[in-house]
Amino acid sequence: MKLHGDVISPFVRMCLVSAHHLGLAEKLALAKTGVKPTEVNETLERLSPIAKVPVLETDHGHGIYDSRVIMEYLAHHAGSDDFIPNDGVKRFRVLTLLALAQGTADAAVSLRYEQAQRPKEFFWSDYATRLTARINAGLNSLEKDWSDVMGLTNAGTIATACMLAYIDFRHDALNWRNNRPKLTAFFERMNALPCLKAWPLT
Ligand SMILES: N[C@@H](CCC(=O)N[C@@H](CS)C(=O)NCC(=O)O)C(=O)O
Repeated sequence: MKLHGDVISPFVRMCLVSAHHLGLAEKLALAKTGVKPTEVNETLERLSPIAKVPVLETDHGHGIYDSRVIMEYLAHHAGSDDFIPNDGVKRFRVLTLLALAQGTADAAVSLRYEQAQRPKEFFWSDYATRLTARINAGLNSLEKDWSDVMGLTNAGTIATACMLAYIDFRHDALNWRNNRPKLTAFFERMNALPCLKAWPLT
């Protein structure tokens, strides 16, 4: 299997880290490719009309996307029943945590585009303010609502750790650790795991 993308994308990194955690490191190769919000990456477009990273190319040449589906595919491939649990209550708790981490990552990536890619004369300040508020709302919820799952290593917590690392990398000025001791401790625990160490952000 090949994963198209770059580890700088939080969505790509969460798939690479998941593969490592699930024991699939040897079976998944990274095919490094970059994206720009106004250009089409033809390699990606061949596999996905959405043409965002990540896209997983199966050994049969089929494209699987987006990151959430790739993580589910990897768990299925590895035969894991706790990475995205089957049991109803646990399943939707982990999937909702995954959605929270990915929604926060989406806002962080959009904010980065707003700050670094959009021509300065078109900078939309109200939108940047809204994206920042959404990131902070996501982080606040992670600090207070998720203690029951934050001690586990699964799709939701890996996505959360990758989102936090991206915020450190691109939005250091947000100082996300301020007043968020539980999330800070969570991030330290996750970063010590071999699967996260295997795919450093830089
Ligand atoms: N929902 C997608 C989001 C992926 C995403 O936003 N990827 C960004 C890079 S971090 C991208 O490909 N941007 C290029 C573009 O917007 O055209 C997923 O979970 O895989």
